[in-house]
This record gives sequence, C-alpha cells and structure tokens, in this order.
Amino acid sequence: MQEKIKQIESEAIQAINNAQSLPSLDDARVRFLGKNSEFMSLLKSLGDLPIEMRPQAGALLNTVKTKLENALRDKKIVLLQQDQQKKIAAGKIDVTLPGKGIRRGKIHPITQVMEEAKGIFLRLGFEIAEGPDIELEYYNFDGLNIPPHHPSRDMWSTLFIKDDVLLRTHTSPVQIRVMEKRKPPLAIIAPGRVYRRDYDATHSPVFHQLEGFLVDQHVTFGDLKGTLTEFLRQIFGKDKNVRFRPSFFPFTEPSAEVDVECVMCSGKGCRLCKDTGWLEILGSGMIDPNVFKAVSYDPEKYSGFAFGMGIERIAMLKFGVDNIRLFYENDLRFLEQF
Ligand code: 2NL
Repeated sequence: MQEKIKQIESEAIQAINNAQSLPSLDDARVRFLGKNSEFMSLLKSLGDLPIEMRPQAGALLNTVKTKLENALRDKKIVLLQQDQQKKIAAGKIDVTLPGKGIRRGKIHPITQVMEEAKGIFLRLGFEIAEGPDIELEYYNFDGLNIPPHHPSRDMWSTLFIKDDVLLRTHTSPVQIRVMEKRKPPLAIIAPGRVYRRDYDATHSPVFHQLEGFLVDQHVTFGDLKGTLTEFLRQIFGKDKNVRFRPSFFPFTEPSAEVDVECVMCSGKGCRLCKDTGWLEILGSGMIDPNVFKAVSYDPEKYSGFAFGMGIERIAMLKFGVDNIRLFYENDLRFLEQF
C-alpha cells in the first residue's frame, strides 16, 4: 500500500506541475483527489487493513493529501497571475469601464439649521462670538444673576467637573465674557454646544444652542419683538403667526417665551402642539440690571434684550423628526434625507 501511495503522489505532483491552464489543473485535482479517485478509494479501504497497519497507512495518506492540496493551491495562484498578465498584454482589461460610484456627502441637518439661523442674524447686523465648552461656575451662573445655592439653579441639570468648573449649560457665558471686554453698542450671537444631564426622545446630554443679545442706549421690548418675529418668520415661513408669552429667567426682566404657529396644523390644534395651536421656540427678555452690574455696565444708561434657542428642537419641528437621537446615530438612511 505504501508503494501505491508513493506512486500516486509522484504522478499527481507531476500532473500538477505540467498543468498549463486552470481547467487542466482542475482536471488533475479531480483525477487525483476527486470522489472517484484511486486515492479516495485507498482512504475508504483503510478499515479493511489489519488493525496494526492502520495508523501508519492513515498518517501517510493524510500527509500526501495535504501535500497535494498545497501544491494545487500554489499552482492555482501562479496560473491566475499568468492569466492576468496575458489579459493585460492583450489589452483585455477595459480601462474605459466606469469606476465604482462615489456617494455625495450632505451637510448634517443640525449644521444646516445652525447655519441658516446664524445667516439670518448676521444679515440683521449681529456678530458671532465663541467661548470655551468647559466653563467657570461664575460665567455660567453667578454673572447671570444666578447666585450660589439659589433654587433657580435647578432649571439646569448641570454636569460639574470640579467645585467651580463645569460643562456650560447654555452659551450665555460667552456673552458675559464679551460684555466684560467690550463696551456697547453690541449685537452678538453665541452659537455652540451645551451640556445637561438629560436624556430622552427630545433631550440629549449634548445639544446645540444659539443665544444672542443686543445692548445700547434706549433698547426696548419693541426691539426684541421686532427682531425675534423677523427671525422666526425667516426660519418657519413669512406667513406664520408669532406670539410672546410672559415667563421667567433669572437673567432677564421682564422675560418672555416666544411661540410660533404650529407647523403641523397651522394653529388648528393637533398632537404636536398638544391642541394649543402653538409651538414654543425661544426664551427671551430684557437683560436684568444685575447682569449689567456684574460686567460694570451702568443699568441707568444702557438697556438690552437677549434670547436663547435649542437648535435640535427647531430642526425636529422643521423636518418633522420625532426623536432627537436620530441626529447623532450617523445612519446614512436618515441623514441622506436632508
Ligand atoms: C431658552 C432661554 C434665554 C437668554 C437666554 C441671556 C444672556 C445674557 C443675558 C441675559 Cl448674557 N440673557 N440669554 C435670555 C433669555 C432666555 O434662553 O429657553 N434657551 C433655550
């Protein structure tokens, strides 16, 4: 039997070496290792051998089988390369075929809304200011008329880094920093990321805000109404009704929330606006004299208005998105729609 195996091995190796094409290599494989090959019958007949001869014969068959399989694989690689070289030489690779398509990227919906909002205020004469995401407690709270331990701090679920350092909960600190450095007249917007310990379908621990303020002599609540009405009509449509509702913020007095006519039912009442016909979009108000005192402005000489809005909320309402997390999951099937 050993003789027979050795003989098959040398014949097979020779056939593999002689193969000049992939089909003839495959013929050699079928002839020497195929189901009906002599080699396979030897393997099957192992059981007929006397029991003491089986281990040695079995081991030999296995070694030869591996050797042949390796030889087949190596030869196949050589033949494939030869084939390709021949095709290239014969000019059969059609280099004029179109390439794989490249998909066009899109601007993220949050960026789209942020850019649109910034553009509106820039055209109204506002400047952009930026500041650090990691803030001192002073700029996030104290300077905005929110003293330590005051219950109004409860309005923001703050993420602290250490005692007096935190992740900003709004972009107002940027505006305090600008007022500290510069004198009125000032018209500034502060776009950026803000952080709160909050997570559900409409709240994310990181989201985007656009705040703004205008300070000069003789600024009135009428200036606030005119500016914000113009902004909301440019964002949601010039036919939309806007209303101002009394509210409270520690840093403004008086304060107002600004609603726009519901984008889904145009004011008739529906699920989105909870049958009120209105959607709350902005917080605003006349800057509190205590904020002016903190930045050494004379509250008798200057007045101003300020406002703040969440960009994700506006994007959800504009595009009809009902879960804020969709904006952050980077699913192209979602993002491609904007
Ligand atoms: C909201 C409310 C608001 C401000 C932000 C502000 C900034 C300074 C002084 C006074 Cl430096 N006020 N910002 C004022 C009123 C409301 O945001 O709902 N934001 C999402």
